[in-house]
Amino acid sequence: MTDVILIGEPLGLFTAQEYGDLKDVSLFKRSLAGAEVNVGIGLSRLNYDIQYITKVGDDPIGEYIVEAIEKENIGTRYVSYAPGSQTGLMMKNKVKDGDPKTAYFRKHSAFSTLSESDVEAIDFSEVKLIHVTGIPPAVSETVRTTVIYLLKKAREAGTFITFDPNLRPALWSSKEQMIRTLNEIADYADVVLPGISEAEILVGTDSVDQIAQFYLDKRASVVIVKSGEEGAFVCEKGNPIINVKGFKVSKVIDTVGAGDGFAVGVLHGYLSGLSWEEAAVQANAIGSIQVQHEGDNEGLPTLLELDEYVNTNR
Ligand code: KDG
Repeated sequence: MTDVILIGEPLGLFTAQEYGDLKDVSLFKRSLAGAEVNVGIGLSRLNYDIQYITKVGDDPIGEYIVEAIEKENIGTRYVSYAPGSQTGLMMKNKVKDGDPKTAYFRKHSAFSTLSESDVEAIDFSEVKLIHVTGIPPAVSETVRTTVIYLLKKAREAGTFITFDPNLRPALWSSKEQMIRTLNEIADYADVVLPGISEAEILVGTDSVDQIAQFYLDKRASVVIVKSGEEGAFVCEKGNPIINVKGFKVSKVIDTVGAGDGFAVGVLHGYLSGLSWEEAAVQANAIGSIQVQHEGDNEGLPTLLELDEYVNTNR
C-alpha cells in the first residue's frame, strides 16, 4: 500500500552562493526543488511509503533528479521521460532577510507534457492519500487536465485528498484563471491548506472565519490557514477554530520550502492518527526547521529529529 502519492514538477535548483542580483552572481550550488517533491522527501524521511508522479527530460538534470529521488527512497514507478523536452530549472538568490527572488526556466518543460496516458495505470485503491498543489495545474493545459483526471480517480476510489494552493502567479496566464482553477481543485479536497495571503486572493478576504467557511462549504472537512508568525488556524467542520502558535526562530536563512514543510507535518499528523491541532504543531515545527536551512528540502527532519525538536522547542 502506498501512503502518499504526489504529482509535481521537480526542478534543478541553482542557489546563489553570494549576495546580489541573480544576473551578478557567478557562484551557484545545484540541488533539487519542487514543492511536491519537497513534501515527498519530508514524508519519506518520516518513514512513509511515497510514490511521485512526474516527467523529466532525457538530460543530466533529469538524471540527477531521478537519482536524488531514489536516494530519498521515493518510489519512481510513475516517473516517465519526455525525450526531446528539457527538465525545468530554477535560480534563487541569497538574501540577508525576506523572501529570495527566483527565476524559472521551465516553459515547455518535460513535465508540461505529462498527460492522462502517463498516469492511467495508477490504482488508487492502493493509495491512502494524494497530495496536490496549485503548481502543476499552472504549468500547462495538459497537466491541468491530468490533475483533474487524477483527482476524479482518487475521489472514486475514496483516497483522501489534501490540497495546498501554492500560488505561483508568474506561471498562470491570468489571475482569474488561477483563482477559478484552484477553487475548482479545492472542490475535490478533504483538507485545504491555504496561506492567509493566498486565501485573500482566492477567497477575497483575510478573515480566517470566512476563508474556512468558503472551503468547508465545499467538500473539505478541515481547513488549516497558515499565518506566518501567528502560526496556524485549524478549522474543523463543526468545531471552534483553534490558533496553534508557531515555533520561535532566532535566524531565518531562507523562507522557500517552509509551506512544504508545513504540509509534511499536516500529512504526518493525519497518517499517524493525531488530532488536527497536534498535526498543526508538527506542521509548524517542520515549517520552522525549513526556514533555518538554505535548501528547499535539506533540513527536512527524520522522525527522531522531529520529536527532539518539538520536545525541546514547544
Ligand atoms: O515550495 C518551494 C517551491 O517554490 C520550489 O521548490 C519550487 O515548486 C517550486 C515552484 O514551482 O515554484
